Amino acid sequence: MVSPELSHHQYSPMAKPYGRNRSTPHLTDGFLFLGGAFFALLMVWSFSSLFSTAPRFESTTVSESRAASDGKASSTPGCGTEGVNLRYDPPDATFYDDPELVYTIEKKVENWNEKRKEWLKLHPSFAAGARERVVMVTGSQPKACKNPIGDHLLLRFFKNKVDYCRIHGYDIFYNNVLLHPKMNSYWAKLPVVKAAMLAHPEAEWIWWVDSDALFTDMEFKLPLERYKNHNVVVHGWPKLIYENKSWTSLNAGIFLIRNCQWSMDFMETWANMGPISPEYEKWGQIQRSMFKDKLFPESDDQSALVYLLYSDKEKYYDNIYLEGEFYFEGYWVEILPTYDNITEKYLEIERGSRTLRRRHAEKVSEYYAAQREPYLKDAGNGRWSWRRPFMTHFTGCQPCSGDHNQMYSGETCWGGMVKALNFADNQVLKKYGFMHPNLRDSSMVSPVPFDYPDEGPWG
Ligand SMILES: [Mn+2]
Repeated sequence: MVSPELSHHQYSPMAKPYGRNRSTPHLTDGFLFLGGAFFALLMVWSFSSLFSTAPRFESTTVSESRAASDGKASSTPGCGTEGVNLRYDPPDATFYDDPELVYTIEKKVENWNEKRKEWLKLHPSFAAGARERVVMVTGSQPKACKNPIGDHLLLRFFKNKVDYCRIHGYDIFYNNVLLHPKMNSYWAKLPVVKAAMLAHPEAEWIWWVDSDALFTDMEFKLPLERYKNHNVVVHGWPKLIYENKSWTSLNAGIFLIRNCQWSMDFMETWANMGPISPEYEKWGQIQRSMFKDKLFPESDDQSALVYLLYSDKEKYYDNIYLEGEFYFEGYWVEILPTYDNITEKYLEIERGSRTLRRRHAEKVSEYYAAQREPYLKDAGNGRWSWRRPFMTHFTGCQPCSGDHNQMYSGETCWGGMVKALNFADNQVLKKYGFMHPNLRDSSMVSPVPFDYPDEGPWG
């Protein structure tokens, strides 16, 4: 039986093939039909294989060779990389074959839109769904952490991102080398993001997420539709940029960037205010004189971004979406005290909804997220809200080095991280039948009770 989820997916705009020349209704329909027919075939096969003694690899071989022959998806196109053909790369030349193309941050990439489009044309299974495809990029230092619990914390922060990506069908890349020797600390992400853009022509968006940030609403999905006319998305507030001139008017620790030529040029301009620039020192002075609340002398990526928005509003304001409506990332000090009340509120919702209490496969979590939405319409968003904060960012606490802002103690930082990580982990563990009864105690788990009332097919 084809589930409503699947048919929704097939006809959603998310399944649109990339590029105008590929989206004639006839072609699309034919493709969807084939996808559907093939899915039906797969279903028949998987049921029959349950009852037959035929070796499994026979059927697998058939599906692979069929898919490999035309480079088409082996099942329904989606926004993730499910249903794409991982075993097909035609001999036609692409930008990868151009000896002039280099991945390093100092060298320009030109005509990137055309190059990406060409690649997608040669890889039709990736073209379907390309417009909504996101690759998450994150990373940390190449060496072991100085903080004795640093590597453990980083592992848990990474696990949290892997969990989020698995639930939503995103790919993730974790980098732990400096791709440019001069671009260290907060500048290190720019060379990584650029390299990821080239390594992932199948993705429309690269999503940089700092190692000290975590997802604390595993259900929430980025409202990509809202960003369709923008190339960069950051958490920020125009008033703080243009009136207060504050270097914390946005946060550069988490950003979405569209995989296109505009972004390539933008990254170049942005990176050229960093340590690779002969004018690095001068940029530090400019930033300091401009942002009175910036207390350190070096040019940093965040101030550089605010500077670009401030000094060339014409060019950047229309392209950079300042997301201030929800916790695209949120300051942990503000968020931490809200977890307990939020946990209570969500439990209350679940007590009133059999659907939300229903046990289900992790793979279909997005369905239940949508079912929860109506109950959250009064929850608000961001500060003062009782909706789970999308991301909690431990700004000012460095889990790896162990350094932290003198405003708070290290214990507050690490203890806060543990609580946030367990708050997030509970949302994941639940699908596996367990939960942390106490958010401060990572090692203790209890089974989730199975408690259906008498009505319904499970009673
Ligand atoms: Mn950070």
